[in-house]
Amino acid sequence: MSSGDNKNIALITGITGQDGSYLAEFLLKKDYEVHGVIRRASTFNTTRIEHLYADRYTHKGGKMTLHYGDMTDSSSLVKIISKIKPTEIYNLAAQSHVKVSFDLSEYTAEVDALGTLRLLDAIRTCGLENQVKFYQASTSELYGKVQETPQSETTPFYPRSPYACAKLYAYWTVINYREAYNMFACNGILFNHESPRRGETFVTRKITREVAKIHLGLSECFELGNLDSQRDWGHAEDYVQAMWLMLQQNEADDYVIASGEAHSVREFVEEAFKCIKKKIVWIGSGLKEVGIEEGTNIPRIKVNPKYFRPTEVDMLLGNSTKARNKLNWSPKVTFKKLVENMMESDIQLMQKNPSA
Ligand code: NDP
Ligand code: GDR
Repeated sequence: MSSGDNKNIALITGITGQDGSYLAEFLLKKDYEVHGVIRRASTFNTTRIEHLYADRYTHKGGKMTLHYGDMTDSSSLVKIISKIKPTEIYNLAAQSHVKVSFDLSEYTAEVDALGTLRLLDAIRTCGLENQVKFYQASTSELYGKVQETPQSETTPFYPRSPYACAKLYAYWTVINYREAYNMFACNGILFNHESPRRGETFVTRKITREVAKIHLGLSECFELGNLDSQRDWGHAEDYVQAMWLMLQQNEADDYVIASGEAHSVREFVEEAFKCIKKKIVWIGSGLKEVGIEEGTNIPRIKVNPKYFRPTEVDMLLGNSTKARNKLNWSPKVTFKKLVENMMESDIQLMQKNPSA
């Protein structure tokens, strides 16, 4: 949908995050005017989007504008929306770490659940509910203790963390606003997606950073939590295209976006070591399990229970047939290519800056 002069104006909450940065890049290439909500932080939090300014040093120029705001502050959201009058809003902002949500449960609900409600209400306050198309970053974590495999749009939810419970509230709020106010609002139920820009404390990026350090002789061994959990991992660059496609349809709807392949954390580790031409063999079990470099006695991975979650999501595997048929979407990057892409990037990063 476009405004009177047919200009596409996108507002992205969470623009400084992994997905926000790829989505901003994607929309700028499509000639959108892109606006992003950023939080005030005591250090620079725009490293993932710096290259999108016309001048990355002065942070000036280009077709991207940043606005201070916060998902916990309704008035900031109303001000931004009334000023820029977006044609599309992508709600990507979240306290997105599942393990951290057990420690910050109330805050996670404030941002991820009520934040979504605030944003939808801000659109209504500005009288734009029938002009804006809205994308909500829903998640495969909604399936939690899975009731059916693979998971599709019709699989029942069973959230297993404060994060997933908050996202469940947001998911239903989006559907309720669609039905109550005829808003064009979609849930993208995205399975895990990673990239060289993935936050350093998520398991994939933690592994590729640590294996890169081992490759460069900067470290010997690292610790992980549950090696058995399985995830359906794709590449973030493929997944942001699906977000946009959802908003280009005639009808608002909800879609699962997934690769359709599941791999364990253990397999991710093995694939990362393959990139540096080393093989890992596993000995022991449970807390005593250790990953040893083949042909040596050097332990490379140890299990530490401090990374376990009070309730774990054991296995996720998505069925994205609906998106493949209706959106004509399919992922291009395979699991192997994803790991290679992240490994190459982290080796380069560590070579430039060993303390990164
Ligand atoms: P990130 O953690 O990389 O980015 C989260 C973004 O939200 C950052 O820009 C962060 O700002 C911002 N943010 C956090 N709290 C607030 C707040 N109170 N007000 C305003 N902005 C805030 O997440 P991803 O890019 O990986 O994920 C994007 C969205 O998709 C999230 O909602 C996530 O829950 C969801 N999701 C992610 C999946 C994945 O595999 N990546 C899968 C399914 C869903 P700052 O940079 O300042 O911290
Ligand atoms: P997830 O991603 O919880 O699926 O949420 P994460 O990478 O944190 O965990 C995946 C699995 O790996 C296991 N694990 C570890 N996890 C972390 N972070 N650190 C470790 O050391 C470690 N060892 C093992 C976890 O127990 C888990 O089973 C991500 C986020 O992006 C959410 O915002 C998003 O909604 C979902 O993906 C889909």
